[in-house]
Amino acid sequence: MEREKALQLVKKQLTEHRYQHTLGVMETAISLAGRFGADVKKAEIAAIFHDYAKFRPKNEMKEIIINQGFPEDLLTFNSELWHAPVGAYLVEKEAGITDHEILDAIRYHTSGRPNMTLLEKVIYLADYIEPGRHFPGVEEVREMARENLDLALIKAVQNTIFFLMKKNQTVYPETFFTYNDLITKLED
Ligand code: DGI
Ligand code: FE
Ligand code: FE
Repeated sequence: MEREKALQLVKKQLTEHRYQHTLGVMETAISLAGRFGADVKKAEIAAIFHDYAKFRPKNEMKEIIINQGFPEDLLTFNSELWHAPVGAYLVEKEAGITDHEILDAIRYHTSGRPNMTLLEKVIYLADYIEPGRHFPGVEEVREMARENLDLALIKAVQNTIFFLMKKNQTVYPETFFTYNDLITKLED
């Protein structure tokens, strides 16, 4: 799909602020893909669609998670996690994206997962470091991302876990599994 067509589809789903975030993720994902050898076109499309389901009503997301057989433990954790797998589903259904690498990059962009593909890593990290992000620690991850994708990703996942714990929020197990997997491979 052409960039302009994809952007046009996504713009209708998002607020202006979230659309600007999406443009930032797109530019960052293209740059990371180029730097680390991921498919630049797939990175562009996955980035454009990654938050497609962000503003769907909770009831609709819940129904999709149940009906599509997505992990039901998601429903017992923060509903902020739901838009990722639901997005993968809706992007296929409504935008006609069938490439499974792209759909998985959308599906795992919030929690990550063990054995993430290069494209999944690029989208996770681009979402975290795009120029519109301003939280503490983001500049350090931006700098790490110039050199080493995995080290930057570990830092981003760590920061996310710290951030959630500081706010007394639950951490979805998959987020811990992502962290453990990356650390284990680092030691190899
Ligand atoms: O959609 P974005 O805001 O661009 O970013 P995102 O999809 O990475 O994360 C959305 C929210 O999900 C973010 O505010 C933090 C939350 N989140 C991420 N990982 C976890 C989580 N919430 C819980 N409870 N557990 C997690 O592991
Ligand atoms: Fe998201
Ligand atoms: Fe995002």
